[in-house]
Amino acid sequence: MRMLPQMSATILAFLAAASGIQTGWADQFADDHADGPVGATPANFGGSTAGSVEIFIDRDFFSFTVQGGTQYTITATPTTLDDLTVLVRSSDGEGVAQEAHSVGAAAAVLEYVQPSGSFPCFVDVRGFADFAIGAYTIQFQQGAIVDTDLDDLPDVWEQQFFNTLANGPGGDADGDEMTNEEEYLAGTNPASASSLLVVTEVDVAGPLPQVTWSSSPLRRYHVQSNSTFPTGNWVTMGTVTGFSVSATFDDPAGSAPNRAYRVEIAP
Ligand SMILES: [Ca+2]
Ligand SMILES: [Ca+2]
Ligand SMILES: [Ca+2]
Ligand SMILES: [Ca+2]
Repeated sequence: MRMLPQMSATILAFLAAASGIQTGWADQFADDHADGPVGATPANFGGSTAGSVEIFIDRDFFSFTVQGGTQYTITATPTTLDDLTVLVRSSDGEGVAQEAHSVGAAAAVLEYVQPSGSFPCFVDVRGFADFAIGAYTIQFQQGAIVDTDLDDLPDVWEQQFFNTLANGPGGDADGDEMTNEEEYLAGTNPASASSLLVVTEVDVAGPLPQVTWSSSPLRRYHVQSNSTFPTGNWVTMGTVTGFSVSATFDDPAGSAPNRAYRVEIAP
């Protein structure tokens, strides 16, 4: 958590969070599953759905609502398709996780863990590097988060970033002043010092002070202010859903000397 003081003044409020479905994802051609979020096939949890990449640029979209405290396993098994890639995307198209299958492997198995919240999301299946066509099946499974070493870090997440369960929640493997657990909750990379939750700018040039921070898709943020920093209380001004790598909030109260801002992950 970093804080930046600012100065200026105004009134009025609005949430500047981007939202909605990205345009330009219209269906490219009629096939078994839509090529974008509109008309995406609802994920069949516990079952198996057949699909086909009919041409190189085909994307087959599936939709579901990702829920906090849940571990997801998405298994895409090629039948006649040589190589494929599976991606989890937020509702504006930002990639959240992906797994590629290569020739010789039985399937692409994508595991994803969501700490909190509830968000619409999409999965798209495509030929690897848009260079393969053929049939596949896809299975969606969900369950409790697996944490065999009982350190509050999901094993899937630990393996993904560290290839080991040896790191604990209070450690700071990349030295960016966010603990491993904070990075899990924030959706940042615990093995990269340049990936962290930080207020990147407070812009006081416009009618309202605007706070900008490094956000992650499928996370919600409380934007807080403190008018008598460093002694006063922090007050939540609003809650913003992160979609892409950056989010903004305009301070409705304007500014005052010693007014400071911070951003935290909403539970
Ligand atoms: Ca298709
Ligand atoms: Ca663990
Ligand atoms: Ca860290
Ligand atoms: Ca980091």
